[in-house]
Amino acid sequence: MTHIHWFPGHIAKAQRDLKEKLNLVDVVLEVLDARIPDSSAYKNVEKLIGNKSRLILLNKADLSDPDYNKLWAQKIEEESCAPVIITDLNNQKDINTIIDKIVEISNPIMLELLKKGLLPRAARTMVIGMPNVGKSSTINRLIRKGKTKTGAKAGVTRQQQWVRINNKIELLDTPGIIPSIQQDQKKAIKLACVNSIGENAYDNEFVASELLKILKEEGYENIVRNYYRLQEDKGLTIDNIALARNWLIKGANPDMLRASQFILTDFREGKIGKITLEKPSV
Ligand SMILES: Nc1nc2c(ncn2[C@@H]2O[C@H](COP(=O)(O)OP(=O)(O)OP(=O)(O)O)[C@@H](O)[C@H]2O)c(=O)[nH]1
Ligand SMILES: [Mg+2]
Repeated sequence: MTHIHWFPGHIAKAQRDLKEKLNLVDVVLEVLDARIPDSSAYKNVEKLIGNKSRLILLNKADLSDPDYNKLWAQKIEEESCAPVIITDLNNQKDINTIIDKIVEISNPIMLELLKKGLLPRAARTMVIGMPNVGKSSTINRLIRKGKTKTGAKAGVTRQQQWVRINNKIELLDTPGIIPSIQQDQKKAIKLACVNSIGENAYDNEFVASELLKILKEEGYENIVRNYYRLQEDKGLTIDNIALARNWLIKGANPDMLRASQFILTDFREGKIGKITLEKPSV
């Protein structure tokens, strides 16, 4: 299987869910993966969220290349006209920054209400993003900060609840999932590399070999070689890595399956290094 395959039924349902939830909110927190800021972004998001306030998280920044995080943040801010925060959700300081920023961008909405003679209320916020970018982690961290005062609200389906984070923010406790459908095979492969696509949709050996090519193209060949202790005269391939690591099957042949799985997992967990798979064009 040398392609990424999609399941249209799931995608249609995810899109309906997302639209329904978006109707309920003032502020949209869009989570991107800092290792693939372009491929993990949904190009039609502006059409989808209309004039709602938007805050973008460039997340998993602890796993991405620090040389590119700021460049990407600047580029995305310019293109989207929405504020971008570089985040590592395991860092408490970043959680506080997210909360402060939501308050800041929702302030004009509340002033608008006041002007109309309405009472100001907490800004209703929801998290959206492709699979595995960190949506649930974002929600969990923000809720923990708010000491989990949950309360059901009229007009919201049973499965969803608003959680009060502070007196200015309420958060929907389930995220809006943007299906990681991607016509562009190159982008789809990068989504598979960061584990944003269900494993049934692709073959590990194919994606691992594509990942090695991307790592080489993007200037990370040496750190991959060092990590796997690959000799200089050996090309950056799955079989050479398998041989270097002694992952063998019968007849001293390279264990391609095992090596592919390890390469993907090592990359996903940041073991090989801090890596960004696509660079902002200038
Ligand atoms: N290193 C690191 N890992 C993170 C960060 N944020 C989330 N993760 C991890 O990434 C994985 C996916 O995070 P989730 O919060 O479950 O992502 P999600 O978007 O809810 O994923 P789905 O529910 O599958 O769509 C988990 O193992 C998290 O612990 C981060 O900033 N840095
Ligand atoms: Mg989740």
